[in-house]
Amino acid sequence: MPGWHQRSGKADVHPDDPTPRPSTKSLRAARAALLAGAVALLAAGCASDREGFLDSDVSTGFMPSEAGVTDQTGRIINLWNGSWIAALIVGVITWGLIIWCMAAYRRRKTDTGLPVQLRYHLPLEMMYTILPLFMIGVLFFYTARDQAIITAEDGEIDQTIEVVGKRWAWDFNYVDADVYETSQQVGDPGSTTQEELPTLFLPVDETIRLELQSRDVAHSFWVPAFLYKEDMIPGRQNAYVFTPQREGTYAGKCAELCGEYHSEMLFKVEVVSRERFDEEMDALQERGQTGLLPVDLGRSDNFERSLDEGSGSEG
Ligand SMILES: [Cu+2]
Repeated sequence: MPGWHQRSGKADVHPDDPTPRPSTKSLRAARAALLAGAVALLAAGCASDREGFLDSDVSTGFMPSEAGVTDQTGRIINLWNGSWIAALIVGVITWGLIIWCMAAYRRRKTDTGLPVQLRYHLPLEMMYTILPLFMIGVLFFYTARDQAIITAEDGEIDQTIEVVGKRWAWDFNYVDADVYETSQQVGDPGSTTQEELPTLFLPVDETIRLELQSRDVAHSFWVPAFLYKEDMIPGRQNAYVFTPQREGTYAGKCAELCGEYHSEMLFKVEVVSRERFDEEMDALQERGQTGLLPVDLGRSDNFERSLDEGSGSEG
Protein backbone atom coordinates (compact mmCIF):
# COMPACT_ATOMS: atom_id res chain seq x y z
CA MET A 1 0.00 0.00 0.00
CA PRO A 2 1.45 3.35 -0.96
CA GLY A 3 2.45 5.42 2.01
CA TRP A 4 1.39 2.70 4.45
CA HIS A 5 4.52 3.01 6.56
CA GLN A 6 4.78 6.77 6.16
CA ARG A 7 3.47 8.81 9.04
CA SER A 8 4.66 12.24 7.99
CA GLY A 9 2.43 15.26 7.67
CA LYS A 10 3.44 15.75 4.05
CA ALA A 11 1.42 14.45 1.15
CA ASP A 12 2.33 10.87 0.35
CA VAL A 13 3.71 10.40 -3.13
CA HIS A 14 4.26 6.93 -4.43
CA PRO A 15 7.40 6.64 -6.54
CA ASP A 16 5.37 5.30 -9.52
CA ASP A 17 2.45 7.65 -9.09
CA PRO A 18 3.25 11.35 -8.96
CA THR A 19 -0.30 12.44 -7.96
CA PRO A 20 -0.12 13.90 -4.45
CA ARG A 21 -2.61 12.33 -2.02
CA PRO A 22 -4.17 14.19 0.87
CA SER A 23 -2.08 13.53 3.95
CA THR A 24 -3.53 11.59 6.88
CA LYS A 25 -3.36 14.83 8.84
CA SER A 26 -5.59 16.84 6.52
CA LEU A 27 -7.98 13.89 6.18
CA ARG A 28 -8.22 13.71 9.93
CA ALA A 29 -8.83 17.47 10.16
CA ALA A 30 -11.62 17.25 7.58
CA ARG A 31 -13.20 14.36 9.45
CA ALA A 32 -13.02 16.28 12.73
CA ALA A 33 -14.62 19.35 11.10
CA LEU A 34 -17.44 17.20 9.70
CA LEU A 35 -18.03 15.60 13.07
CA ALA A 36 -18.04 18.98 14.83
CA GLY A 37 -20.57 20.26 12.29
CA ALA A 38 -22.82 17.25 12.83
CA VAL A 39 -22.63 17.66 16.61
CA ALA A 40 -23.47 21.38 16.32
CA LEU A 41 -26.46 20.60 14.09
CA LEU A 42 -27.66 17.93 16.47
CA ALA A 43 -27.30 20.25 19.45
CA ALA A 44 -29.25 22.98 17.65
CA GLY A 45 -31.98 20.45 16.83
CA CYS A 46 -32.16 19.30 20.44
CA ALA A 47 -32.26 22.89 21.69
CA SER A 48 -35.29 23.73 19.55
CA ASP A 49 -36.97 20.45 20.59
CA ARG A 50 -36.71 21.52 24.18
CA GLU A 51 -38.71 24.69 23.69
CA GLY A 52 -41.65 24.74 26.02
CA PHE A 53 -39.91 22.40 28.39
CA LEU A 54 -38.41 23.48 31.65
CA ASP A 55 -34.96 25.03 31.71
CA SER A 56 -32.43 22.32 31.22
CA ASP A 57 -28.81 23.28 31.51
CA VAL A 58 -25.70 21.97 33.18
CA SER A 59 -27.14 22.67 36.66
CA THR A 60 -29.94 20.19 36.02
CA GLY A 61 -27.63 17.78 34.19
CA PHE A 62 -29.51 18.65 30.95
CA MET A 63 -32.56 16.85 32.31
CA PRO A 64 -35.98 18.21 31.21
CA SER A 65 -36.83 19.15 34.79
CA GLU A 66 -35.84 21.13 37.86
CA ALA A 67 -35.76 20.65 41.58
CA GLY A 68 -39.22 21.29 43.03
CA VAL A 69 -41.34 20.02 40.11
CA THR A 70 -42.19 17.05 42.32
CA ASP A 71 -40.83 16.21 45.76
CA GLN A 72 -38.42 13.81 44.01
CA THR A 73 -36.90 15.72 41.09
CA GLY A 74 -34.28 17.54 43.22
CA ARG A 75 -33.00 14.27 44.65
CA ILE A 76 -32.93 12.59 41.24
CA ILE A 77 -31.04 15.50 39.64
CA ASN A 78 -28.51 15.44 42.51
CA LEU A 79 -27.96 11.70 42.06
CA TRP A 80 -27.56 12.15 38.30
CA ASN A 81 -25.16 15.08 38.58
CA GLY A 82 -23.23 13.44 41.43
CA SER A 83 -22.72 10.31 39.31
CA TRP A 84 -21.42 12.42 36.42
CA ILE A 85 -19.06 14.38 38.68
CA ALA A 86 -17.70 11.15 40.19
CA ALA A 87 -17.29 9.64 36.70
CA LEU A 88 -15.52 12.78 35.45
CA ILE A 89 -13.08 12.79 38.39
CA VAL A 90 -12.24 9.13 37.72
CA GLY A 91 -12.00 9.94 34.00
CA VAL A 92 -9.62 12.88 34.46
CA ILE A 93 -7.34 10.83 36.75
CA THR A 94 -7.37 7.91 34.30
CA TRP A 95 -6.75 10.08 31.22
CA GLY A 96 -3.97 11.90 33.11
CA LEU A 97 -2.26 8.62 34.04
CA ILE A 98 -2.55 7.33 30.45
CA ILE A 99 -1.04 10.48 28.99
CA TRP A 100 1.66 10.62 31.65
CA CYS A 101 2.62 6.97 30.95
CA MET A 102 2.77 7.65 27.22
CA ALA A 103 5.09 10.60 27.76
CA ALA A 104 7.27 9.28 30.60
CA TYR A 105 7.76 5.77 29.20
CA ARG A 106 7.92 6.56 25.50
CA ARG A 107 10.58 4.79 23.49
CA ARG A 108 13.74 6.85 23.36
CA LYS A 109 16.38 6.83 20.63
CA THR A 110 18.86 5.06 22.89
CA ASP A 111 16.42 2.30 23.85
CA THR A 112 17.07 -1.18 22.54
CA GLY A 113 15.09 -4.39 22.82
CA LEU A 114 11.89 -4.75 24.84
CA PRO A 115 11.19 -2.60 27.90
CA VAL A 116 11.02 -4.25 31.34
CA GLN A 117 8.10 -6.70 31.31
CA LEU A 118 5.93 -6.36 34.39
CA ARG A 119 3.62 -9.21 35.39
CA TYR A 120 2.15 -10.76 38.53
CA HIS A 121 2.68 -7.46 40.34
CA LEU A 122 0.52 -8.24 43.36
CA PRO A 123 0.12 -4.72 44.84
CA LEU A 124 -0.83 -3.35 41.40
CA GLU A 125 -3.35 -6.12 40.74
CA MET A 126 -4.90 -5.69 44.18
CA MET A 127 -5.14 -1.96 43.58
CA TYR A 128 -7.05 -2.31 40.32
CA THR A 129 -9.40 -4.89 41.82
CA ILE A 130 -10.18 -3.05 45.03
CA LEU A 131 -10.42 0.46 43.60
CA PRO A 132 -13.20 -0.32 41.03
CA LEU A 133 -15.08 -2.33 43.68
CA PHE A 134 -14.91 0.70 45.95
CA MET A 135 -16.13 3.04 43.17
CA ILE A 136 -19.05 0.76 42.28
CA GLY A 137 -19.82 0.50 46.00
CA VAL A 138 -20.08 4.29 46.34
CA LEU A 139 -22.37 4.56 43.28
CA PHE A 140 -24.45 1.64 44.55
CA PHE A 141 -24.80 3.16 48.02
CA TYR A 142 -26.22 6.48 46.79
CA THR A 143 -28.40 4.84 44.12
CA ALA A 144 -29.89 2.30 46.55
CA ARG A 145 -30.44 4.97 49.19
CA ASP A 146 -32.25 7.35 46.82
CA GLN A 147 -34.21 4.58 45.13
CA ALA A 148 -35.50 3.37 48.50
CA ILE A 149 -36.64 6.91 49.36
CA ILE A 150 -38.18 7.61 45.93
CA THR A 151 -40.11 4.34 45.70
CA ALA A 152 -41.27 4.33 49.34
CA GLU A 153 -45.05 3.89 49.47
CA ASP A 154 -45.62 4.55 53.14
CA GLY A 155 -46.93 7.83 54.46
CA GLU A 156 -50.27 9.48 54.07
CA ILE A 157 -51.94 9.55 50.64
CA ASP A 158 -54.19 12.50 49.70
CA GLN A 159 -55.38 11.26 46.30
CA THR A 160 -55.50 7.80 44.79
CA ILE A 161 -55.84 7.63 41.03
CA GLU A 162 -55.88 4.48 38.93
CA VAL A 163 -54.13 4.88 35.61
CA VAL A 164 -54.93 2.26 33.02
CA GLY A 165 -52.82 1.96 29.91
CA LYS A 166 -54.31 0.37 26.83
CA ARG A 167 -53.34 0.26 23.18
CA TRP A 168 -53.00 3.23 22.56
CA ALA A 169 -54.60 5.52 25.08
CA TRP A 170 -55.21 6.08 28.77
CA ASP A 171 -58.03 5.84 31.32
CA PHE A 172 -57.89 7.67 34.63
CA ASN A 173 -60.03 6.57 37.58
CA TYR A 174 -60.18 9.25 40.26
CA VAL A 175 -60.88 6.85 43.14
CA ASP A 176 -61.62 9.47 45.84
CA ALA A 177 -63.93 11.54 43.63
CA ASP A 178 -65.45 8.37 42.10
CA VAL A 179 -65.26 9.67 38.53
CA TYR A 180 -63.30 8.60 35.50
CA GLU A 181 -61.79 10.03 32.34
CA THR A 182 -61.35 7.87 29.29
CA SER A 183 -59.67 8.36 25.94
CA GLN A 184 -59.09 6.57 22.74
CA GLN A 185 -56.32 6.41 20.23
CA VAL A 186 -56.75 9.74 18.53
CA GLY A 187 -55.27 9.51 15.08
CA ASP A 188 -52.43 8.57 12.81
CA PRO A 189 -48.87 9.23 13.93
CA GLY A 190 -48.13 12.95 13.91
CA SER A 191 -51.76 14.02 13.59
CA THR A 192 -52.49 14.25 17.33
CA THR A 193 -53.00 17.78 18.63
CA GLN A 194 -52.41 18.88 22.21
CA GLU A 195 -56.14 19.57 22.71
CA GLU A 196 -57.08 15.99 21.82
CA LEU A 197 -54.78 14.44 24.38
CA PRO A 198 -56.27 12.90 27.53
CA THR A 199 -55.47 14.95 30.61
CA LEU A 200 -54.58 13.70 34.05
CA PHE A 201 -55.38 16.36 36.65
CA LEU A 202 -53.38 16.43 39.87
CA PRO A 203 -53.87 18.79 42.82
CA VAL A 204 -50.65 20.63 43.69
CA ASP A 205 -48.85 19.89 46.96
CA GLU A 206 -50.92 16.80 47.68
CA THR A 207 -49.46 13.33 47.91
CA ILE A 208 -50.66 11.28 44.97
CA ARG A 209 -50.74 7.53 44.66
CA LEU A 210 -51.00 6.43 41.04
CA GLU A 211 -52.00 2.79 40.69
CA LEU A 212 -50.68 1.71 37.33
CA GLN A 213 -52.33 -1.08 35.41
CA SER A 214 -52.63 -2.31 31.87
CA ARG A 215 -55.57 -3.63 29.94
CA ASP A 216 -53.67 -5.47 27.23
CA VAL A 217 -49.90 -5.44 26.81
CA ALA A 218 -46.99 -3.98 28.78
CA HIS A 219 -46.91 -0.18 28.76
CA SER A 220 -44.94 2.31 30.81
CA PHE A 221 -46.16 5.49 32.49
CA TRP A 222 -43.67 8.29 31.88
CA VAL A 223 -43.76 12.00 32.62
CA PRO A 224 -40.30 13.21 31.60
CA ALA A 225 -40.49 16.36 33.76
CA PHE A 226 -41.13 14.18 36.82
CA LEU A 227 -37.96 12.19 36.00
CA TYR A 228 -39.79 8.95 36.68
CA LYS A 229 -41.27 6.10 34.73
CA GLU A 230 -42.93 2.93 35.88
CA ASP A 231 -43.99 -0.17 33.96
CA MET A 232 -47.67 -1.02 33.51
CA ILE A 233 -47.93 -4.79 33.30
CA PRO A 234 -51.12 -6.77 32.61
CA GLY A 235 -52.36 -8.57 35.71
CA ARG A 236 -50.16 -6.58 38.04
CA GLN A 237 -50.53 -3.29 39.86
CA ASN A 238 -47.56 -0.97 40.28
CA ALA A 239 -47.69 2.25 42.25
CA TYR A 240 -46.03 5.63 41.89
CA VAL A 241 -46.28 7.81 44.99
CA PHE A 242 -45.15 11.43 44.76
CA THR A 243 -46.15 15.03 45.45
CA PRO A 244 -46.34 17.46 42.51
CA GLN A 245 -45.11 20.82 43.76
CA ARG A 246 -45.38 23.16 40.79
CA GLU A 247 -48.53 24.00 38.86
CA GLY A 248 -48.27 23.62 35.12
CA THR A 249 -48.84 21.38 32.13
CA TYR A 250 -46.47 18.48 31.58
CA ALA A 251 -46.16 16.05 28.69
CA GLY A 252 -46.67 12.36 29.37
CA LYS A 253 -46.15 9.33 27.19
CA CYS A 254 -45.92 5.57 27.05
CA ALA A 255 -42.31 4.46 27.37
CA GLU A 256 -42.68 0.81 26.45
CA LEU A 257 -42.96 -0.14 22.80
CA CYS A 258 -46.51 -1.50 22.75
CA GLY A 259 -47.44 -1.77 19.10
CA GLU A 260 -48.23 0.13 15.95
CA TYR A 261 -49.42 3.41 17.51
CA HIS A 262 -47.09 3.40 20.53
CA SER A 263 -45.68 6.80 19.51
CA GLU A 264 -49.19 8.29 19.73
CA MET A 265 -49.83 6.99 23.24
CA LEU A 266 -49.57 10.46 24.73
CA PHE A 267 -51.26 12.34 27.53
CA LYS A 268 -50.98 15.57 29.48
CA VAL A 269 -50.59 16.10 33.18
CA GLU A 270 -52.08 19.28 34.59
CA VAL A 271 -50.95 20.12 38.08
CA VAL A 272 -53.58 22.53 39.34
CA SER A 273 -54.88 24.18 42.50
CA ARG A 274 -57.25 22.23 44.75
CA GLU A 275 -60.17 24.46 43.60
CA ARG A 276 -59.48 23.81 39.94
CA PHE A 277 -59.07 20.09 40.64
CA ASP A 278 -62.50 19.99 42.32
CA GLU A 279 -64.00 21.83 39.33
CA GLU A 280 -62.55 19.25 36.96
CA MET A 281 -63.94 16.41 39.09
CA ASP A 282 -67.37 18.09 39.06
CA ALA A 283 -67.15 18.48 35.29
CA LEU A 284 -66.52 14.73 34.91
CA GLN A 285 -69.48 14.04 37.17
CA GLU A 286 -71.71 16.33 35.09
CA ARG A 287 -70.68 14.47 31.96
CA GLY A 288 -71.97 11.32 33.64
CA GLN A 289 -68.54 9.76 33.98
CA THR A 290 -69.15 8.48 37.48
CA GLY A 291 -67.83 5.28 38.99
CA LEU A 292 -64.59 3.62 38.01
CA LEU A 293 -63.76 1.79 34.79
CA PRO A 294 -62.83 -1.81 35.55
CA VAL A 295 -59.37 -2.79 34.41
CA ASP A 296 -60.62 -5.91 32.61
CA LEU A 297 -62.61 -3.91 30.05
CA GLY A 298 -61.59 -4.75 26.53
CA ARG A 299 -59.57 -2.16 24.73
CA SER A 300 -62.56 -0.86 22.73
CA ASP A 301 -65.38 -1.57 25.17
CA ASN A 302 -65.70 2.02 26.34
CA PHE A 303 -65.13 3.61 22.96
CA GLU A 304 -67.74 5.43 20.98
CA ARG A 305 -65.46 5.22 18.00
CA SER A 306 -62.99 2.45 17.67
CA LEU A 307 -59.72 2.49 15.83
CA ASP A 308 -60.97 -0.17 13.47
CA GLU A 309 -64.33 1.44 12.70
CA GLY A 310 -67.34 -0.81 13.11
CA SER A 311 -65.66 -3.68 14.88
CA GLY A 312 -65.59 -1.97 18.29
CA SER A 313 -68.60 -2.55 20.51
CA GLU A 314 -70.32 0.44 22.06
CA GLY A 315 -71.32 1.49 25.53
CU1 LIG B 1 -48.01 1.81 25.46
